[in-house]
This record gives sequence, C-alpha cells and structure tokens, in this order.
Amino acid sequence: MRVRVLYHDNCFDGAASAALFTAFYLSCIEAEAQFEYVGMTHGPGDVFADGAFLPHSESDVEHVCVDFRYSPDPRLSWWFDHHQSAFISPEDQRHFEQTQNPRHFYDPTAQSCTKFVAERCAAVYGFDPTPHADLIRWADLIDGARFESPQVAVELREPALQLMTWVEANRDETLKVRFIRDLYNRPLEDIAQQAYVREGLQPIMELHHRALQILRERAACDGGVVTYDTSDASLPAANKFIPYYLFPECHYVVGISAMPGRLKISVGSNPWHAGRRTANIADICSRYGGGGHPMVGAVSLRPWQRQEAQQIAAEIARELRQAAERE
Ligand SMILES: [Mn+2]
Repeated sequence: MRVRVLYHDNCFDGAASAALFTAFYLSCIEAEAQFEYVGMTHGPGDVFADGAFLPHSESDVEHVCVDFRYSPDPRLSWWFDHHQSAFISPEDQRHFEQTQNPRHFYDPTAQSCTKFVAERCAAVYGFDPTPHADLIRWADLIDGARFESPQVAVELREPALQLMTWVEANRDETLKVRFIRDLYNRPLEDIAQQAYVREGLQPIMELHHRALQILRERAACDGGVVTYDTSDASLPAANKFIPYYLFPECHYVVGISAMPGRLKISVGSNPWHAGRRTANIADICSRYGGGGHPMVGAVSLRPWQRQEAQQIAAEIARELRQAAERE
C-alpha cells in the first residue's frame, strides 16, 4: 500500500503527527507500506484542490490527513484533527457527522494532534506509543504553548524547541520528509544535532535575534494588547513568543507578518496568564476568513492586501482591548 500523508506544514505538531501516524501504520496496519508526505497550508478556498489527492485511478493509495482541516473527498481514508476551525463550512461538518467514518477522528479539546493520534490509535488499534513518549510530550507542550516561561520559549535552549523553530522556517521539501522520518526513528536530542538541522538553524537563529531586535523597536502594548507589523521586513521566522517576552503582562497579541505567498495576521493570547484568556480567537479570526484555536489563530491574506491586513488587525486589536479591559 502507498500511504499519502497530508499534514499541517511548517508546524511541529503537524510533522510530529505525520511521524506518529507513520509509526502507528507500520506497526498496526501494514509493515511494508510506502509513505509520502504532502505539507498543507491553511488559506482561502479549497486548499485540497491543488493536487492533494491522487486521481481515483490510483487505487493502491490511502490518503491520510493529520493536524489539518477536514475534506469531504471520498478519497480521505484517515483523518485526525483538533483544530476548532477544522470544518471550512457547515456542509463539511454535516458531511463529517453523517458519514460516521470510523477512521475519521476529531476532538477540538485535544491540546495537540500528536497526542490525539497516539491516544486514539492506542485505544482503537492497540498501538504502543511509548517509544515516542518524548515526541508526544513535546508536541503537546509546543502546540498548547505550555512553556515554563517566555524565556524558555524565546531563548530556545531545549532540543525540541530548536526543532520547532527549524520546522516552522524550513522550506526544503526533501528535508521536510527527512525530518518526519527522523521524528519516528531518533530521539529529539539526536535530531537537533544533525548537520541539516544545525546548518538550517544557524541563519534562523540570526533571523530570530534580528526579529527580537525589530520587535523591540516596533511592538507596542496598549490596553493589554500588543500590536506589531513586520510585513515590510521579510522576517519569516519571527518566533510567536517574542511579544510575551517583551511584554510579559500583556493579554493579547495581534501581529502582521509577510509569509511566502501571503500576509499573515497572527492573533494570540498570553499563555502565561491562562486565567484571563476570555476572547475566543478562533471565532474572531473565522469572521475574517481565518481560523485556529480559541487561544491562538490567524488570518491569511494575499501579499498585496497590506491595507486590508492593517485594517483587520486594527479591528481585532480593538475587540481584544475590550476583552482585556473586562479580564
Ligand atoms: Mn496541531
């Protein structure tokens, strides 16, 4: 069997979910299966339309989607997700609910898809995830943004956090696949010492320090909400925790950055003050065509829509200031 894994691209939980599903499939379904991986990115329109699924004529293929939105396409054999915005339309949600596919798993309360895959596959198929316990623990910490402090998240001394930084910035297709294979074959400390990771990380860490410097200059906190716009500064690797490192007492962050092929408005709530995260960020972002989780989300726009991005970011910041005032 050929197994084509669609996974959330440039995301530690996405890569870790793909790795864990692979380990599960090889040990519980078919030891000889051949895997291929396709990174998926959230955006406007049907993101599956662009060749995610192989033609129906290729019958020896199973399509799997992990840590990424639902598709009603009948070729989707397996699906695991925990994003609140997993369904792009009410029709898709109805389709999921009516189809009752026993291989489609969804739980918006799961902190990471990696742990969700591990738990469901253990419960339903008897999969033993213990060899991957470290990967699961870190994916869960990372996707839930459960770090001890902003220092841990920004200074990046832990191997898992170096890998998180690497995977969020890596655009090399071959290395994406190598990384997923490494995640189910090697301990995280080993992977962080691999030459391809070290070499990839070095310029990212330089960018990271530059981002820290730029955000120091540009980010401002008003009414508990940090705002910034680096969309003119080509900083693809800006670490999402820097605003909390700079403003540890803030409630929310709304930032605009330029990603390859899109502008991204990143919206987050302060993970180190969990008690006051009252705004539902997934709901707010979905009003502007974006999505995510209640605590963190994003809106993507076309690269030339900078003015629209600034206007949307200002509206979201205004709404979050009102929430912060009540918290
Ligand atoms: Mn995830």
